[in-house]
Amino acid sequence: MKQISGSQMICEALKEEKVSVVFGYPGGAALNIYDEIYKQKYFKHILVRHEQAAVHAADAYARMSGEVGVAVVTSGPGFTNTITGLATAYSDSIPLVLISGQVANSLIGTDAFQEIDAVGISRPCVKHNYLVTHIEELPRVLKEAFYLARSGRKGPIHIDIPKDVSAILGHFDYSKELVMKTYKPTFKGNAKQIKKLAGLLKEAKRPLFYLGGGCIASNASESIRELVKLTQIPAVETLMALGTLRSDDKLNLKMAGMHGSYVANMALSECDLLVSVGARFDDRITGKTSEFAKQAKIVHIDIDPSSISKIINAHFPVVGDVEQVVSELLNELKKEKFIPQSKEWLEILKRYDSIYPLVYEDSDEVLKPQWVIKECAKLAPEARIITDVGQHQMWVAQFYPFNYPRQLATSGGQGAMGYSLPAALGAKLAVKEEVVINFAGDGGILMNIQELMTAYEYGIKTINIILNNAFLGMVRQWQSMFYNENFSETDLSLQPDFIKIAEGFGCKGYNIHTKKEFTKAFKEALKSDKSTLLNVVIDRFEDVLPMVPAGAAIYNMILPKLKDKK
Ligand SMILES: Cc1ncc(C[n+]2csc(CCOP(=O)(O)OP(=O)(O)O)c2C)c(N)n1
Repeated sequence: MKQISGSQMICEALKEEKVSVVFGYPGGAALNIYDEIYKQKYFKHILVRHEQAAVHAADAYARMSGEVGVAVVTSGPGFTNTITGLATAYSDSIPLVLISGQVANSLIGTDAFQEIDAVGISRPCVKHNYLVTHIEELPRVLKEAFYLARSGRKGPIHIDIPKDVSAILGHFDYSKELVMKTYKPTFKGNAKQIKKLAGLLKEAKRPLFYLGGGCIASNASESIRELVKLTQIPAVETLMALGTLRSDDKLNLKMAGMHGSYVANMALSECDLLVSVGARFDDRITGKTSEFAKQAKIVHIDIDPSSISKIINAHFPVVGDVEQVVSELLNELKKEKFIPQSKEWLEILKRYDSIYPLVYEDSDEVLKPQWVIKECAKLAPEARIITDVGQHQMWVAQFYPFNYPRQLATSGGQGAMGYSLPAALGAKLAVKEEVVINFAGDGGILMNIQELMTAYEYGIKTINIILNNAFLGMVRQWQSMFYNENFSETDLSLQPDFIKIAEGFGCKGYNIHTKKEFTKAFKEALKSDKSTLLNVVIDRFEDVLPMVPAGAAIYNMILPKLKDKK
């Protein structure tokens, strides 16, 4: 068999894995790889302007497409710049492969220029990592990396490749069977457990589905919609699960947790059977764990056995892929001719929802962020939505009507500011003609604003909306509520000229103060062939409500004072 170089192997593997876009940034230790990237014709390479952006873009590409996202960087600082991106993808179980260059084998351990213990640093932020010291290992490692990224509980995989390994010739046999003795995820749920679960659903008086990111990851939305319809059992969604059910589904009680709806949090607190479907009981959902779903028998469906009973004790575990378990459960329920019993429970919940629906007080003097979000939904109802982190992220989660899975990409588990602009690029490359809207705060947008240049260079058109409160808004909110209004280092009233920034990067910018201005600019942005930056000046002191104070029980919500308002 003809021998090829390590760098050629990387490109061949990407071809075999049907990768169509790679995000990256070159440098000394990655030069061999980049020389090969220059010659290949299988995939498009996007030169971002910061390595963190490469990983966030690959991450959002994966979230939107369901494929594995890929990034390539150089050693040392090129690699360390990727850590926030890796941690973000790891927390949210997003499949991606990061390839980093490393100094040559002979230099490892010598404090060589741009040498860093990359696998040592990435270990806690990835599902698995490799330092490939011999060319013979490279084909297997590449193959395993893609398999691991997209199977079981998905996640980021890091491959560190010394410069000599990317140059040396070796045999590339990618067709070999993959044998991994110690890695065998369970996909199919235990049949007996599923039968018992069907029985529990039949007996429960106040059952509730608690849907998490696993519903999206395993493409289970259709089956879950069918399950909810058949059983007439209500459901709450985590931030990561938004879009699993349609937002207008009466049985969808919306997002639960710290900024969840009143009805969702009350349902969690009062249910007698809680069926967690691919959710991981994050502290932003559970609040005080000893008070969480106290009256309920807990069923925990998860592909990752180590997640089960990690935070909340599960009375009834089902290990398996969400889509497979839910399909099997549906078969069982249909076989037994399940009759919904939830009428009284639904009446109680309806009352909760009518007492405290998700509301905000609109104004004609100052723009309210919730109005802006709803206006976007009106003008572009099917758009893909990306958010950064902060108040705007929670308002989007509360007020944008998500209607299909993979409609939202947001940094959930890590809450990494700076995520959304590069993520919007990755998302747009995944969804092509669809509209991509990026909501960011005036703090977070500055963390990766250089990526407007990438957008311009490659003609990647996104609509970027800054919900500008001239504060690090979410932190300001906590300072208002819990720190005596000591606005320590959160005032951002000194503002850059966002229009000039946008124009400097070849994009179009707008300053917006009124509803009329917003609607006009947004319509123009939809039609524009350029990326746009809409700097929307909003009410400085608007809070995100409801809010469960950190560590409190989730039924102890700080609620908006207004009732029955839109
Ligand atoms: C990289 C990073 N640094 C700090 C934080 C802590 N943090 C969470 S929200 C927030 C404020 C965000 O402000 P802004 O981007 O203006 O958005 P807003 O809350 O006003 O919508 C901060 C500093 C974070 N999540 N990520």
